Amino acid sequence: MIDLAQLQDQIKSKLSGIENQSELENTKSFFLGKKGLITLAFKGLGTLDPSIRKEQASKLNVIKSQLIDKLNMLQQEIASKEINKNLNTEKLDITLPAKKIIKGKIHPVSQVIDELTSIFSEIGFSVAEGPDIENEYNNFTALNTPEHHPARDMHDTFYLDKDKKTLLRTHTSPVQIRTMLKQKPPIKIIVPGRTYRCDSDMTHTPMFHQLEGLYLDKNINMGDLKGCLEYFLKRFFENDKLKMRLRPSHFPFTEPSAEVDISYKIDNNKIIVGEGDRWLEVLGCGMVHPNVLKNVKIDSNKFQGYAFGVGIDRLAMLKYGITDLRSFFEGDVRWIDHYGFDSNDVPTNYRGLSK
Ligand code: 2NL
Repeated sequence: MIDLAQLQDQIKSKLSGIENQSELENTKSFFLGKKGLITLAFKGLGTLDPSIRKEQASKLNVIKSQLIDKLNMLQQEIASKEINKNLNTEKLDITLPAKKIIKGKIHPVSQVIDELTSIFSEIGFSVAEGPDIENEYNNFTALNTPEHHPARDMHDTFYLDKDKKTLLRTHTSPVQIRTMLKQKPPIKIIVPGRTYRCDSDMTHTPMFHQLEGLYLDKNINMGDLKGCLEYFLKRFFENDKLKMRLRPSHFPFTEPSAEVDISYKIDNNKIIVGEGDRWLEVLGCGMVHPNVLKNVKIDSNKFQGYAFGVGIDRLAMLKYGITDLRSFFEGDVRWIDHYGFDSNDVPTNYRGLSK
């Protein structure tokens, strides 16, 4: 017959040594398994004298149910200890940014628009946008472009009707017209966007991108214009030594008008902008023509302003060493993989424009 006092001592000592789930399982089967001590003790009851069998059986039952209770309690303690241990060692910060899982790239044109927006926002310009389909008044007439000006020619403009009333905008200037019609000066905006001209060769695509700027206020002059453009070009080409010059020119919508050249040199067949003593034309500008202000009902004796226009695609080619304009719009994934930008590297004024 099994010694119950000894059994209880054994239970006590086994339970006190349990630290983890597997030790708990071992102890459980040591007492309650098929060949466990308590199981065997129950089996041995049959061999006992009936006078003591009943008492022995009930004592064994009490010991067994106490053991089961204790094992269940221990089981819960161990489980919560293990959960806490895992919580402490397996910390997972779900706010961390993903690592290199984004395969898509930002097109150089989008990158340059982001860079330009960032640069001009620093000196108080906000972004304005408008429709690609325009009327001839906003695109030409309001901009002081006479009825028979060559720019209106069928060969340059995509007209959308026989009467030449609707067209694809040939520059982003109609957005400035729309803005001036609904807003009083001061106005300080840049307008990036798609523009269209019926022209297609090595250096022209029928759709291209332009950015124009407009600053209207009291006492704005050519000096303000020059300062703004110098700041923009130095920041964009990330070169403080960049030299710039203005040459007299002509546009119907500005008076006086100028074209802007920047310094460059050729090194190992590569163009380096901002250094050297050669000149490269990059943009057109001038003081807004009084007739344009009259057309949008702004008093040109009270307000003056400057405007400029620059080709975004060409800026992207110069800055990022892309030689073929037409490759911009072919949609070749190998090209975008090579020339595109990581979508996490958004240009900002504080972190830098490009890497
Ligand atoms: C160029 C020249 C230019 C403008 C655009 C403009 C707009 C308004 C009034 C006056 Cl609403 N001017 N825009 C002025 C001068 C030049 O662009 O060569 N662009 C690529």
